[in-house]
Amino acid sequence: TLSPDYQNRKTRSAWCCMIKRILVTGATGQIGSELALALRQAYGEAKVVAAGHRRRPDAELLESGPYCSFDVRDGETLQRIVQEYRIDTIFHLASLLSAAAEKNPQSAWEINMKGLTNVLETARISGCAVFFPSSIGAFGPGTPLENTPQLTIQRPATLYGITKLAGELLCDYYFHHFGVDARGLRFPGLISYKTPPGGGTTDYAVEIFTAALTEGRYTCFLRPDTRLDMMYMPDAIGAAMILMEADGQRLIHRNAYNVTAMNFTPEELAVQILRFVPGFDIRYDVDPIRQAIADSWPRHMDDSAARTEWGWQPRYDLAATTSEMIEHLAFKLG
Ligand code: AKB
Repeated sequence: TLSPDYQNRKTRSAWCCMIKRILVTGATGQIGSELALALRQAYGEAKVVAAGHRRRPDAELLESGPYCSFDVRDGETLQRIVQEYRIDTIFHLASLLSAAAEKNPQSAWEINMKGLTNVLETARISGCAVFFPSSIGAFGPGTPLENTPQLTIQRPATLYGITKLAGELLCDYYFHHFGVDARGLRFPGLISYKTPPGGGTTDYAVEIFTAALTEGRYTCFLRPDTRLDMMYMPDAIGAAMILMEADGQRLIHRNAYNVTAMNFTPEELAVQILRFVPGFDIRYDVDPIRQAIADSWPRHMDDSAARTEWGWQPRYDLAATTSEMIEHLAFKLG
């Protein structure tokens, strides 16, 4: 559901009417599955085409509006869908995440880069706006990890990060050279209870909740003191929607904005969970690959550009996120 804050902004103004017909790629993934439903709620169910590929869509996504299955590497099918539904805005969520990309770099390059170039080319030909989710992964060794500036050194050491940084630059290129209205966010780790993430380095912050409620314990693959930026999914969905409706004249740093809502370590998250699950036990079995990735990512980004240029304001901190996650998952798990 949409946050009350977003609903107020939507009803107060008419700028939502700028977007008419939307395609969401990666609509069966962690962000896409919730974003597609939120967009249908805001703009009308028939106007939002959800597109997945590998994962099966759940009943709500299938029944609440148009759904199609295609591989984002297939540019012809993408172009056909955009023309058939007269799409004017593409939220391009299909992507391989960081740990999965390290295991399969060639596929990650193919899916992440070919997918984005197909989307941008289609947008250029058909006059669409594009939302591109970048990530804290677009930073790397050499980046200041405390209070990471909007503009700073970006030399990512992961294949995922390289595709996210290249994606930011490509979006800027299409904006400057072809006038494609491409906009992006550097998302931190995202926490949600509806669709599990898969193959990410920040996945522990989601897995831990289900493990706490079902088994009372969790073995974490990151060190207890690994601090990373994080965000609860409703804030991420609101951020993407608000950015795409923001006045383009005000956007100086289009691709892509630092956005964060909180930062914590596994140890600190476990303390919060203990408030709801007495006796919760966290152990550590560090995965060197994911630990090395996490160690190269910001501990806390400076998101003042997003706050100033389009009014970014998160609603959920660690305590609020923890209590919402426990409440919703407890209900879901019965
Ligand atoms: C991942 O861990 O790969 C993602 C991300 C931070 O981009 N959640």
